Amino acid sequence: MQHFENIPVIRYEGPTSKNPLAFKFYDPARVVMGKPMREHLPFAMAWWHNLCAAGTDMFGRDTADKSFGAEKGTMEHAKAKVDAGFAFMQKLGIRYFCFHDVDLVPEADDIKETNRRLDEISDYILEKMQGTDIRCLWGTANMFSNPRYMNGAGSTNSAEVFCFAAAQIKKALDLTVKLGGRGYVFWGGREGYETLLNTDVKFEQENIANLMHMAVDYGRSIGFTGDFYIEPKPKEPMKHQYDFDAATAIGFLRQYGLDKDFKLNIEANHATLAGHTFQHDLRISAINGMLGSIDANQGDLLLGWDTDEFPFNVYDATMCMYEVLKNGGLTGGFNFDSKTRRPSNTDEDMFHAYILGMDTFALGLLKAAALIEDGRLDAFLAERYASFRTGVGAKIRKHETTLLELSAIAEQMGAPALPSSGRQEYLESVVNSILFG
Ligand code: XUL
Ligand code: CO
Repeated sequence: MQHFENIPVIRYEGPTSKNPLAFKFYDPARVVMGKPMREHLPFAMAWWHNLCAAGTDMFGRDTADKSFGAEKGTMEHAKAKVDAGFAFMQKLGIRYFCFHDVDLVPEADDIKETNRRLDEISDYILEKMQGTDIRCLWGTANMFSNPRYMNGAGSTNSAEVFCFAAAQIKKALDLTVKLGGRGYVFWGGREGYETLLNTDVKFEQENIANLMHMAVDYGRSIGFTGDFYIEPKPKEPMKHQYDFDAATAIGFLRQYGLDKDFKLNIEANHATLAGHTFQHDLRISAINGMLGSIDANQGDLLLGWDTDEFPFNVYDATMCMYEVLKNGGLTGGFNFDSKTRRPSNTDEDMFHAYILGMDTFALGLLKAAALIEDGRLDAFLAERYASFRTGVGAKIRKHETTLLELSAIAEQMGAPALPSSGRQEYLESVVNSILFG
């Protein structure tokens, strides 16, 4: 069966195009700061949202038809999703996909049968990949949907469940390597707690770290050379999640000696749930050498949950791309962990959504490059800390002074002058002039 027959190949037509099925800003071959856009922006399709999720929410059933012409819950349907997914990616020029194990096949009661199905579907995906430049960005094991994970996976109180989680990770790593994945993700949706009355936090965190070490050892033993990622999120589904934000995840990775093998996969909507901006978590990851990959979406500040909207906020995308450019790019890519709104339920809406997301990040890239080339932000920052370039400031930076010496200098100096202005409004107007000028 052919999929999306009525949708043309999506091409770049430029900002003035009114064709809804064309890119306005994503021009894959356009060179920005020495690299074509397609290399700056390794976009990925999220198997789960695009090919599986059909609009079911807490209050209602599916609104979209994601059967792709086959009966749901069968291997025919699993294959139809592969066919539809590849047709979709090819029409949009998307070169990567991300998956959970259970996105690919219906889960059986017996893990041996699930794994057999995974072997079959991954053979089929491999066949599809041939002759295309489509690859896996990252894989992961879903250790949060099945009721067995109600108390967590690595953090569970059941050694049997822990064992099952390990088996799922092993298989998901096998699949990731088989499909040429650049990375492997841990999103700890159930790794957290509801109440300390029933939870031994230290015990649970040690067990999570142990599971991650086993994953690293196994992954390296089968030739996985990519990065492992933690994807931080503060809450939802659990009240307290251990990977609260970038800073917390980095502390955890360092404490348990996992920081050489792991980086972070930062999701915009997770950062905002943690009370940060998207840019904040990107910056914290980057300065720690751990900005690896991005789940590209946006939340709704009026709603306190993970709405996973397709990104259209150009300001946030610009600040994201500013961090990415300053980081020298990503080892991973931009996975659209985003879903169409429930009433946007047609095939065409799936395309509109990706066109929106890809254009938003392309525009963000262009604007971030313009901000860097303009130089005013960098110049201001250099100037702001100028007092640390000479005199006592330089000694402080070089660790060449002591509290004793500094207190003697302070006594001689009298009251210090007020520091220079932060000039926030000026800087915001520079950003606006680049965005809209
Ligand atoms: C959930 C979420 C996940 C991870 C992969 O909020 O973001 O889909 O990206 O498990
Ligand atoms: Co995500």
